[in-house]
Amino acid sequence: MQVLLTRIFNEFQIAAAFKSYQELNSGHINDTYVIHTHTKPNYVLQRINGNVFSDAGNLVVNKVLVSDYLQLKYKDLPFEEVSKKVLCFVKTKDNAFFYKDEDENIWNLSVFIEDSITYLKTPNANIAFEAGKATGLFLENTTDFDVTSLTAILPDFHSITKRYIQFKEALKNATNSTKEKTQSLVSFVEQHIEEMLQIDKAIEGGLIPLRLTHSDTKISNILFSENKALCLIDTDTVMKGAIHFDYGDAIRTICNTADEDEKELHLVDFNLEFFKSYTKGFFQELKNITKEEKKFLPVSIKMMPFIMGLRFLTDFLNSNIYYKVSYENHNLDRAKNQFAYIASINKKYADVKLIIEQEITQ
Ligand code: GN1
Ligand code: MG
Repeated sequence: MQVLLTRIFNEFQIAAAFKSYQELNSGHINDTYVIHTHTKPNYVLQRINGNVFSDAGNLVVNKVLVSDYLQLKYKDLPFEEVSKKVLCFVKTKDNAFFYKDEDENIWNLSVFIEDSITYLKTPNANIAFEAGKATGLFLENTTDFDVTSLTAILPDFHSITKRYIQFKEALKNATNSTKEKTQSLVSFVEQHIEEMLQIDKAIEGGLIPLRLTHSDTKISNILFSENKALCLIDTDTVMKGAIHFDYGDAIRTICNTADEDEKELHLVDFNLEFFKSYTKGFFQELKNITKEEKKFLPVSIKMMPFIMGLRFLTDFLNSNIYYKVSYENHNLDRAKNQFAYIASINKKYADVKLIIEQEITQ
């Protein structure tokens, strides 16, 4: 691996020499490596999964365009400061945004943000508040970003309508023994599908405007340093969407007392205190929200775990062809976790609505 990574790394405009590498295993899709050099900075080298992203080259172009746009917001700061607030990508020696190897794999390189950490689970309310600020600020700073300049990499990514069709198809084709394991989850889907379609319908009806969204705001995609959030990472899915996608997806992991892979469902619970802190931070930064958008915030915190649970379940029915798994029932367990989380939100839903009313004053 070291030989391959050194060769790929040397394709980029970097003067420093490759010293060593370390694989980062938290993503479900791409292969990601930290590349240590003899001097600072270090780098993050990533091979985009071509099975998931058929247009991996344009995916990299998209994320560089968004990063460049965000960097302009900080144009008066020195590079060292900027590179902690926004991902900074490095071009290849041919001046391209990505490198394509002989096997047609697409690679990109960005500056590693030193002294930063990520979490799989929220340790305290301050981290939830900081995470809220980071996601809110990303949206605030990209309010005027022209989404038509981006290639649509995964159309209908957060569309329940489309994910439900894919689920039905997978269910039809699954073997009886696989289907048997999913019975209670399938009933859960059928019981909740109507409620979860609300946001799709509001978008179709023009009640919710579309704009740039990060579209994968789980807690492990937020960098922290000394109890402060630095920035959002993993911008592979920057695309046209609703603020509800980023708000709901962040709360999906930030307020879950268990991490996404937890099998012990009694550990899964919705933490109201973290929810309040997250919401406070988010709307401290994101200033523009209409009355109509606000109406759909409560349901968004159920809809995002629902869509993830539905996708994990669909992948299980399809014999695990999309997400990386460590064991056969991994996706099934992930789906159970998401649905248990929704059940926990349902019990506290009156408080959720109240907190949203209190925290969003505009
Ligand atoms: C995937 O790339 P990664 O592992 O952060 C997925 C997200 C899911 C997430 C669940 C392109 O994200 O939609 O929220 O797993 N990304 C894609 O952890 O499907
Ligand atoms: Mg991602």
